[in-house]
Formats: sequence, C-alpha cells, structure tokens
Amino acid sequence: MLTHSLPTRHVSEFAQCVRECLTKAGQRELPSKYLYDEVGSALFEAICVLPEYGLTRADARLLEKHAGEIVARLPFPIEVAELGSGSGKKTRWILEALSQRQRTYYYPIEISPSALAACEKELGQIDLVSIVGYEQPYLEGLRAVAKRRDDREHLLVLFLGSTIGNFDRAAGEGFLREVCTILRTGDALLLGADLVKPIALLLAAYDDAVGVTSAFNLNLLARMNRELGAGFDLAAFRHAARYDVYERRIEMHLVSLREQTVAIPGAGCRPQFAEGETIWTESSYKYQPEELLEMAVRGGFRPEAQWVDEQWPFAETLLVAE
Ligand code: AVI
Repeated sequence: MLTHSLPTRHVSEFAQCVRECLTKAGQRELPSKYLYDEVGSALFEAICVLPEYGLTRADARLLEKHAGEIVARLPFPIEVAELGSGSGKKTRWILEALSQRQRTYYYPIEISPSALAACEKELGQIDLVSIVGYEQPYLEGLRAVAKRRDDREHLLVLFLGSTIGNFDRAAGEGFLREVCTILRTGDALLLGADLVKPIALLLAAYDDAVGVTSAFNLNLLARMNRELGAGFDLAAFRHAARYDVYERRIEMHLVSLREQTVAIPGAGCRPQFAEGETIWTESSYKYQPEELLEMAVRGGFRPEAQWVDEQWPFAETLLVAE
C-alpha cells in the first residue's frame, strides 16, 4: 500500500495538551483521541467484540445487509475515502459491492500507522480495489484525496462506527459542514451513528464485566507514564462510565481514589487531584434517527436513505452533497 504521511508531531502536541488540560481549574478533561496509542487501539479492537458493546456488530450487520443497495444509489464512477479506517473490516462489504461494477480506489485516512497497516492486511486482496493510505488528520487527508481525482470522478466518504458521537453535537454538525465543503455536488457521505437506547444497556457497554473498557481508559494514565515519564499509580484511579440524560451522552471518567499529586516531567507539570475528582476522557453522544437527518441538512447534505439495525439501535445514513 502506498502511504502519504506527515512528519511526527504527536508527542510534543500530547505533552502540551496534557499540561494545558490537567493544570486548569475546574473539571479536568483530556481529548479522547489520546486514548488511541498502540495499546489503546488494541484494547478498542477488543471492546468491539465484547458482548455488551453491540455498536460495532450493528454497524457491520447494516453494511453487510445493505451494501448492494447503498452502492446502487451512488453515482458512477466513484472513489472511496474512509475517515478513521480502523481495521477496515466493515468496509469490505462496500468495497466488494463496488468492485462488481468498477475498479475502485480506496483511501483510508487515519493518524495511526498500525491501523493503516491492519487495514491494508484486511482489504488488500479484494479484486479491482487499489488502496492508498493517508496518515493524516481526517480533513487534511480528505482535502488531499478530493484534489487528486479527475473531473468525472465522484467520492463516497465513509464515516462509520459512530465516531461522530465522540464530537459534541455542535462540533459534529460543524464537522459534517466541513466535509461537505470539501465535496462536489453529488458526492456521498455514509454516516454510521449510535442511537439512544436504554440506559442500562449503555452503561454496560461502556463498563463491561471483563474490564476491557476500564483498561482502555486507564491506559491513558499508563500512556502518560510511558511517553511523558509521569508517575500515575493506576491503582489510585478507577474507570467510571456515566450517562447524562439531558445531553444524551455517555461519559468516561478516571476517578481519583485519594488526594494525590502526580509529577508529569515530560509535560512540565504536577497536577493535584482531590479524592473523587475526575479526569473526563471521552464523551459518546447518542442520536435520534431524525436528528441525524436534520443535522446533515443543516450541514449541506440531502438525506438519500437511512437504515436502522433491529437488534442494537444504530443508524447508517446515506447523504448526498448538494
Ligand atoms: C470510537 N468510538 C465510537 C467509541 C464509542 O463508543 O464512543 C469509543 C469507545 N469508548 C469506549 N468504548 C468505546
């Protein structure tokens, strides 16, 4: 696989963000993108197969079941870009359906080189599909992909797995608008988003019995220990999943179990934590199906179709740029 990458800037960016986020007054928060180092990405793969976490299976079921119909609704010829390819497993259904009618270029856009490699391994053997990876942030990568096509070619952008849920609602809508400005009229966006469901199901999905999600969350402290020489005692924090009914979001927190001061030499700070104080590490917003359509319209898209899984409320929404 050919890969376009940017110079590494992650470590210093991480250090700076840790310093800013953990030394500010009030609720401490770290951006959820930092959960995904190599260990975190492997733990996330494990989360995806947990019995409590129905989201990934629902996404895959919908794509398997409706790939033919999705592809039939797309213009021809078309190239495919995916924002956050992950391992690429779910994308297989779309690429296989497309390859029955045309040779297809597939551009996974992903900041993790190991995820790009896994994606190439998973999807590299599909006939008539060529893969060119972009090791870049989503919008930068999408701009580069959109620029390289010729006048006749349309683009299908895949934004699956409910990654939109990790933006707050306004930022999610802003992101869709940004994507739309990069696209040409008639290009498409397939958006996978997790839907509102009973609170007990959500709490179990984000605080599973085996403790994989807990390990995924605590790994952020371990990552600061590894990369920034921090002195976090992982046993002095616990994972907590909370549901905010008003905001319709799951929150992941790391709760300090005692009063403590932690040195983080690589970030040049020594944050203090009171007992019970938390570091908020992720939000996962849950949507109503029609809310996704309204949001997409405000972002410049025309809703073409929507499919909802029957076992685990999750929606696949096909949008066309106007
Ligand atoms: C990647 N993202 C959509 C997942 C989610 O459900 O918000 C991340 C995750 N966090 C805990 N479990 C899964």
